[in-house]
Amino acid sequence: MNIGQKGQISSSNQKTDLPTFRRQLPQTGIVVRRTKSFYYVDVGDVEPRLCRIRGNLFQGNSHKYKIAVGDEVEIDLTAAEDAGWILRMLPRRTQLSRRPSIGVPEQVLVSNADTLLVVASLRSPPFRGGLVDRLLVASSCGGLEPVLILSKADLATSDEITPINSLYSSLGYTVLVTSVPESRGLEFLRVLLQNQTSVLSGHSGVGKSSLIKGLFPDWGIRIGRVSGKSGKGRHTTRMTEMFRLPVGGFIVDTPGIRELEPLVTPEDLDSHFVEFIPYLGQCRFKSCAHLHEPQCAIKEAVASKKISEQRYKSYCTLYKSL
Ligand SMILES: Nc1nc2c(ncn2[C@@H]2O[C@H](COP(=O)(O)OP(=O)(O)OP(=O)(O)O)[C@@H](O)[C@H]2O)c(=O)[nH]1
Ligand SMILES: [Mg+2]
Ligand SMILES: [Zn+2]
Repeated sequence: MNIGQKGQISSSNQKTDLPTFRRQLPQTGIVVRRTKSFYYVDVGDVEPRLCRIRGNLFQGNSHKYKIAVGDEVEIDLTAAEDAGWILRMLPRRTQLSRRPSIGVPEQVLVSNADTLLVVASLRSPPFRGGLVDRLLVASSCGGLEPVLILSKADLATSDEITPINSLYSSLGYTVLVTSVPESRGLEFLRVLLQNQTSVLSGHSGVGKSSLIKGLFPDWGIRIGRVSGKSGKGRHTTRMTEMFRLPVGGFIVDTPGIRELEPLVTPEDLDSHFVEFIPYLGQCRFKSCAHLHEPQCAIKEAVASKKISEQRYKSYCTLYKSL
């Protein structure tokens, strides 16, 4: 090939060189990882392709929170030498997002996932229902199918596991009890992951990355220790990253989160607590928030133990934080 310094083809063999320079149609891929300026896009090859975003893609708005891991994008790999360009983001099917707060716009953590794996350890760190319930609300808001994983079962007694398992199973959620050292629940998890896009989410140190490592020991995923003093994780996983599974589908590992405010209005929150739904519309006041109002059907259901106190508490805390 006879290419001049600025990339022009010399006239002598223009014909034979032309196909290399023919513009290919944009192709689509999935964002599997992102840094401040770059997006890694899986197009089905061994390695994801490095891409940048076109400056005017979001018309002057900061793109910082706009394209997330899991987004399907149209890219042009022919235009630039070091990295391709993201030309367009395709419509999302589902999204796991957190509400905007002061100075931070709405943040989509992962898009287009089918399943949200809500991981909560029974011990070390201890079980915390608050985040579990927030994640269940977030999955309901964003269109993901939730699965509750009660991890580190080897550290807990069945007396500790059974009540939590029974509560969430009775609400209709799929609950999976796992232990990586005992290989407990891992086969079920492998089947669950097949041909799906699943997201692991939960506090730091609950064992999200360990579940991936337990299933696929050859993967170079980093596992952290839990601090002996505080019983908290050490935020080992630093960025949200999507991996192609050998069984088909993808899994997304996320950094541990402390809190999550789902993208929901306070007025709509009650409809995302599944066990509240049969009682909605039966309170004395139409706009009942189920906190301090008299003749509230939800509070009556809590008093008669038809709704668990723990879940009602989660609702109240979350309502007030919204
Ligand atoms: N006993 C026991 N320990 C586990 C189990 N799963 C994970 N661990 C331990 O828990 C610690 C934290 O595990 P990670 O997999 O790094 O936790 P993570 O949820 O990915 O944490 P972040 O990346 O910080 O969000 C490590 O010391 C693991 O060895 C389990 O099933 N049983
Ligand atoms: Mg991790
Ligand atoms: Zn009410």
